[in-house]
Amino acid sequence: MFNPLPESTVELSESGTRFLTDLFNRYDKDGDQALSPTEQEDLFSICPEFMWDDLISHTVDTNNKGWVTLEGFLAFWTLQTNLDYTCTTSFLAHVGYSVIEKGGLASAVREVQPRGHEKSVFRCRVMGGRGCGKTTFCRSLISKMKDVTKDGDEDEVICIKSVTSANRRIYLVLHESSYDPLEHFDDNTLVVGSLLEGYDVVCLLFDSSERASFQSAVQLFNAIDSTISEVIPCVFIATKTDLPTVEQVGELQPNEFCHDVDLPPPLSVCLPLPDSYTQAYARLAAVSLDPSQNLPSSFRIPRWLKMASLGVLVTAGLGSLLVFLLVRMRRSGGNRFSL
Ligand SMILES: Nc1nc2c(ncn2[C@@H]2O[C@H](COP(=O)(O)OP(=O)(O)O)[C@@H](O)[C@H]2O)c(=O)[nH]1
Ligand SMILES: [Mg+2]
Repeated sequence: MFNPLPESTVELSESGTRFLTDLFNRYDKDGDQALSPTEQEDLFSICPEFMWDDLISHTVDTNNKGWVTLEGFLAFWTLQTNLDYTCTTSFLAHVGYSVIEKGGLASAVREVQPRGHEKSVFRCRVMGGRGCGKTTFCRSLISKMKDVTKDGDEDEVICIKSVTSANRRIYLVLHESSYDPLEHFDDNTLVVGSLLEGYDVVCLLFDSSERASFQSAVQLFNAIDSTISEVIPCVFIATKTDLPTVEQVGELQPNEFCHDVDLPPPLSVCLPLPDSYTQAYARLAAVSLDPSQNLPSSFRIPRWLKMASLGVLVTAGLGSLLVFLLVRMRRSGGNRFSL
C-alpha cells in the first residue's frame, strides 16, 4: 500500500523508470529511438481511456519530426507522476507492470520530502502580465517556441525537461499561470497564494518593450510577499529584449526594484537568442537546488513570523495609546477615575 504524506511529492522509482524504458523500446519497433505516430498509437491503444497522444508532444522534447524520444517519454511520465501519481500507476497497471516487476505497483513510485536531497523534480510557476512571453518561455524549454502564434494566448502550458545543475540531473517543470493582477481589481493575494502551492520557484516575467508590463510583475511579487507561508525563491526575467527597451511605469525601474529587494538584476531573454533561454533555465535549476541564491529579503522571513511581529507592533501601539490616554485623563482632572 502506497500512502504518501500530503506534504510529500511522488517521483518515479528506479524500477518504474526501468519498466517505462523497456516499454518504450518494445514499442519503438524500428529502433530509431523515437515513437512514430503509428508506434505511439499502438502503445496508447492498449489503454483507451487515456488521451495522452496529443498532450505528450506539447509537453516534452521531441525529435525534429515531432516524435517523442525516450528522454521525452520518461520526462512525460515524470511529470504525470509529479502531478498525480495515480495516473501513472493506472497506466502501468494497464501495461502489465505488476507481471514483470516485483513489489506491486507501489514499487514504481517513491515518496520524496518537499525539501529533501533526493528530490529531482522541481516545479517553477511562470507568471507575468498578458502577452509578456510566458508561453514562449515555457515552450522554449522543449524547443517549441514556434508553436506560439497568437498574442497573449489563454492556454496555460506546462513543459518538462531534464537539465544538469551542480553535477546533478534534475527535471525542471515550467508551468504557466495566465493570472494577470492588472486584470483583477479585487485583492489577489489569496489567488496568488493558491497558484504557488506545491511550487519550488517562481519566475516573474515582464516584457521590456511594454511600459505597463513590470507593474504586473511587481503586483504579483507583492501578493506573493504577503501570502506565502513558506519561503520561495523568485527570479525576475525581462523578455523580448530584441525590441527597443522602454521605461517602465512605477516608482522603480526593474534593476532598482530587484536591488531594493536584494535580488540579482533581471535576466534577459529573447527569441533571436536561444542561448538566453538556456541560461535562464540553468539559473532556475540552480535556484531550485539552492533557494537561498534568489530569496528576496522579505521572503526570508516566514509569514508566521511576519504576522507575529505585526501582532507585537499592534500590541505595542495599543499599549502606548492606553498609557497616553491615562496620562491625559490624569492631567485633565483625574478626579473622575482613581488609579
Ligand atoms: N519580438 C519578440 N516577440 C516575442 C518574444 N517572445 C514572445 N514574443 C511574442 O509575444 C507574443 C506573446 O507571447 P506569449 O508567449 O503568448 O505571451 P503570454 O501571454 O505571456 O503567454 C507572441 O506573439 C510571441 O511570438 C521575443 O523574445 N521577441
Ligand atoms: Mg500564454
